Amino acid sequence: MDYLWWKHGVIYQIYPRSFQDSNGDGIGDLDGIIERLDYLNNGTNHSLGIDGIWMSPTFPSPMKDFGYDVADYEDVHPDFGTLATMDRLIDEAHKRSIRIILDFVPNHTSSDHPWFRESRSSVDSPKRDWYVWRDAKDDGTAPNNWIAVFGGPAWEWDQKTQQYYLHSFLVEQPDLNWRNPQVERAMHNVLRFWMERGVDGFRIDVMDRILKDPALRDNPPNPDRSWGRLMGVTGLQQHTQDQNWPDIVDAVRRIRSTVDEFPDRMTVGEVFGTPENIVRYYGGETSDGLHLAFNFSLTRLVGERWNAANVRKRVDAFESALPGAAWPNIVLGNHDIDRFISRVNHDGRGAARGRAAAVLLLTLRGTPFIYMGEEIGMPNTDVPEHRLQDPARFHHRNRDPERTPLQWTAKGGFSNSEPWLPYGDLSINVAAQEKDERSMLTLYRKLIWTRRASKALTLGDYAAIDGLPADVFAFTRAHGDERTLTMINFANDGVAFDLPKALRAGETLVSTHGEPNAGGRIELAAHEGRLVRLM
Ligand code: ISL
Ligand code: CA
Repeated sequence: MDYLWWKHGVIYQIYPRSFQDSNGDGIGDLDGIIERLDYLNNGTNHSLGIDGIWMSPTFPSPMKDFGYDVADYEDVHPDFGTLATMDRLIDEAHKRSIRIILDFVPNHTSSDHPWFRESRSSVDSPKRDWYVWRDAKDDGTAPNNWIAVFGGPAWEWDQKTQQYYLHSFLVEQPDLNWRNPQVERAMHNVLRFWMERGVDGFRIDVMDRILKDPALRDNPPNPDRSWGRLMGVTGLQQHTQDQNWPDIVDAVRRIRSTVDEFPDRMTVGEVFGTPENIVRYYGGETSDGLHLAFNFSLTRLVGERWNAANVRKRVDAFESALPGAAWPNIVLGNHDIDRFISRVNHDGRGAARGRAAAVLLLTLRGTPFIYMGEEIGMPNTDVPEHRLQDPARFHHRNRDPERTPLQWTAKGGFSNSEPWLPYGDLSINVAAQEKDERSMLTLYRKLIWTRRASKALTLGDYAAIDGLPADVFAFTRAHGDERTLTMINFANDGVAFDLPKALRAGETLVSTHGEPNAGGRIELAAHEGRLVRLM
């Protein structure tokens, strides 16, 4: 069959600390994930029906950046379990046709990683060149003007060896030097280590920074202040020298060829910039780079900017930038950004927009990524000051509100002790929604299982429809004789219109609004998303 799990399936992101705690220490763990696998896919439409899970890092780590500071790439943090638990998780997931995607963090290690300890021990260390060390300028200042994503300069002075080291994120996250072939080899061996254990793929962290300008020249300032407001401190500069450096794509191709040593594996990379920049990471016309590079463009449409015209523009821009064989993907949220519902809640209608967005996410062309909790409509959680955990001030904000525990029951159900981050509004929970025909969870299940059964939705071509009211974004998906039509009304009011002559709506497959009207003229309720089969 032409079905490929990472291409036509649905991927679900788990933030492991917050999914399910199995041993009562308040921290989610791998045994907890195993317990909940049937929720994700038990082979019937009483489960979500996803095809793969991407887990944020579960490796040994001092947790300065909650696992994105890796101290050993080939083990499991004791908070999460052991290698044996990971093996069992892979096995149990595979029994349910769920693939496992690990989070590969190539740009930096923890400062506790043995490689860095060795590297910082002396300028003559055999691992000195595994990281980016440089002398101070004559006046004692840092080698260049680069800034860390989490604030402050990207260079830290090492008193003992009298040099600076580069850290694009926290001081405790020194950047690896991927220009050293030994580093590249060691990191490729990490990929092999996990693929041999049965891991199906890798989400690649900060893919767009693993190589920088070898001359380490200054970044130019960014004259665009609006960008600065959105991106926090990183918006102060144009990242021409420390991000998206041209030869990263060559390193990506080499990663791809290592991943291709094993059948049916995949990579999805975290990359920022314009669609044209992002698609470079797919490897261009030869498609020998990443299988997928995240398309974050919809996550940038905050507040009133989430409207039919902007969403269509962004979907079309990515579609038209993609080279022939490359495949799109759709992202509404992750562990770094405000939850979708809170991002578009400027007038209190975020929850309604969340339902319509689910129809979009699961019917557009491309691999949908669901961030844990989206399927029950979790908004950001207000985390009181004294409970804050995230050390990073990221884009002027802390990331804890989108990282709180998944709400399984009205009492929480995540842990039998106090969770590491507080629950939000517990009236939003899995148990209640499983019983409710009109809940967000029921909507997600319907959409996913409808999608699974439809070649048009999984494999089909995409075409946007012109000439509809300005608040409506509608598109068809077509494969062979099967055609579907998705219509999303972005307005706060209902809307009525006639479809173009060539489109005759047949059966409604899913709607955010229960039983929709029949007949020729289409009437959509405020924030309705509707999926129909075309006749
Ligand atoms: O540089 C950026 C934009 O130009 C940032 O958005 C940055 O690339 C992004 O925040 C990277 O996030 C990932 O790496 C971080 C980690 O804290 C995040 O959780 C992870 O998703 C450092 O490993
Ligand atoms: Ca635990």
